[in-house]
Amino acid sequence: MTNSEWWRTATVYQIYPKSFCDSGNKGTGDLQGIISKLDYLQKLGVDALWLTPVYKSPMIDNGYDIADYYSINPDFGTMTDFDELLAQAKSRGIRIIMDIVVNHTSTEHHWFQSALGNKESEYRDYYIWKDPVDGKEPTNWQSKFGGNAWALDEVTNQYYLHLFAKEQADLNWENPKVRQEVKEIISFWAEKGIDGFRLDVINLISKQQEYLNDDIGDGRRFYTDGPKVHQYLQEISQAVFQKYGSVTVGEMSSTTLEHCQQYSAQDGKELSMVFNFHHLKADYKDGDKWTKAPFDFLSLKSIFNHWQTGLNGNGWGALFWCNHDQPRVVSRLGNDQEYRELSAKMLASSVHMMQGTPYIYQGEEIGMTNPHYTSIEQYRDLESTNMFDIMVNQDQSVSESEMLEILDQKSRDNSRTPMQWNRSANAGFSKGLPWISVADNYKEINAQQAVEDKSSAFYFYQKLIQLRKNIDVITTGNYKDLLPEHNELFCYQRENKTHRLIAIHNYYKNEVGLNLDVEGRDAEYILSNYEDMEEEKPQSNLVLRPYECRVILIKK
Ligand code: TEU
Repeated sequence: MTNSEWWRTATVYQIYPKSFCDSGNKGTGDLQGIISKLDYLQKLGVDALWLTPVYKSPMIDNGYDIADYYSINPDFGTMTDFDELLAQAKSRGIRIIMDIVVNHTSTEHHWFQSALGNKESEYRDYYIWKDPVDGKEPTNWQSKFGGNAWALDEVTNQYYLHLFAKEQADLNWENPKVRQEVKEIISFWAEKGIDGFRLDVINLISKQQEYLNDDIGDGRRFYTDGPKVHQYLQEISQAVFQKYGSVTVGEMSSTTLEHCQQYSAQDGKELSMVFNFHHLKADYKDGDKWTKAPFDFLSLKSIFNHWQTGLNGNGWGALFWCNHDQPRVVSRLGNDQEYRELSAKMLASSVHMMQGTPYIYQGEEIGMTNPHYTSIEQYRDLESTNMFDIMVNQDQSVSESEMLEILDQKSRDNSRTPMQWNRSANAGFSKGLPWISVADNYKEINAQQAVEDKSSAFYFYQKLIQLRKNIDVITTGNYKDLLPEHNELFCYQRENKTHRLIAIHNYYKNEVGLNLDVEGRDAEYILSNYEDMEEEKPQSNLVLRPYECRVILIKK
């Protein structure tokens, strides 16, 4: 393994700056707030921080609508604050990964402002414009946030494409000038000493040029993993990523294993790794996010199996449950009432023992839960409020109370509540009124309490991070599901030339018995979420307690 592959044994911590720590009383987090928490992050042991966008932005989509790629949003601080963060992180051995959003820009970006209403603008062709068809939108493609994906420029009577909000106009990657701009943006940040980039919805950048109506879907098949996406990534990679030795993480929307093998083929031609979401659709009823449904355990395991075996030797993936778009996993697949700590740890172990690079989302390490909001006024995310408006007011397909239950399970705001630092007002997040309400449970669940309690989830995550660094089979081992049909246990094996590792996870609150072939060999427990376990010797007859996990290492 070369030094440039540090990320194979690393763990990344994701920060959503708006909700992480406010150094003052604005009610929104900032860069100085992050700096003040670097010691905490160092104690946890993470290798790198991924910051969601901190660039100048009207914040319609909390920074995923960039108005200027070269400056810091004043709400977060200044470029001097940013440089200080970078230096302070480096001095603690922590690297920085920036979020780059180049599928689209904010409609406030000067390129779009110049292009809007002016067919002659030098920036007109930076975006995707189409004439009306029969006086209407050029295609029936749907925005990911609801409604049609085209918006009208009344002055020129042409539509522009926006796969996300109408304030996020898609860039035209067919235009070489756009690709040149992207290279310059990335070089600017790489020159500053950034170690890597997380590329937002990067598999959507190449659209099929026919712009056809989609008779069987929402249009995604015409732009997902599109015709020139690999070519474009290779071009950017050669020009900038390879030059700077950057780690690159591509966020992949509705992708396939075959494409991900190519995106992350370990030849350095495209990306270092992929970040995909298939396992997080295990609680989508018939693939529809906007439903309230229990998760399908067998399907969850089979998705992991497909990706773990498919990427092994052919690519590299991110391992994660939580991010700023996903509900809290302990509320989603665990039990945030009776077994919060135990189930949070068990879930952590179930992805951290796989092959890939783990990502911890702020607050996950202390077992933060969904806030369980009870009124639509508490939600801030445009996707949640749009879907509420569409489903409750326009289509009337669900009642208000049903929609609130769906949002309680699915809203992106579930993960965007302020980080819970301590028992003081606003959970120690801000001295002012937070932009989004803190979860009520912050007096019991907070970082201070977790750091004081040696048996907390915080130390469990700390241990997971260390195990990955010390035990090679966690990085290199082949993966095999030992009990794919089991209805309660997720039990897989990792194996390389010298070791076998068996990770067993009980996803439910019933006790479950199991017979395993581990006796008579040099076997030891290296991890468990029940305190009495680690002293024991592994036996072939096991009884797994509620949400119990055990990891056994066997020398060959
Ligand atoms: O998300 C892309 C994406 O497709 C989702 O995870 C999205 O949140 C989901 O489909 C909604 O149901 C990325 C960012 O992570 C997200 O925060 C941005 O809103 C989005 O791109 C647009 O930039």
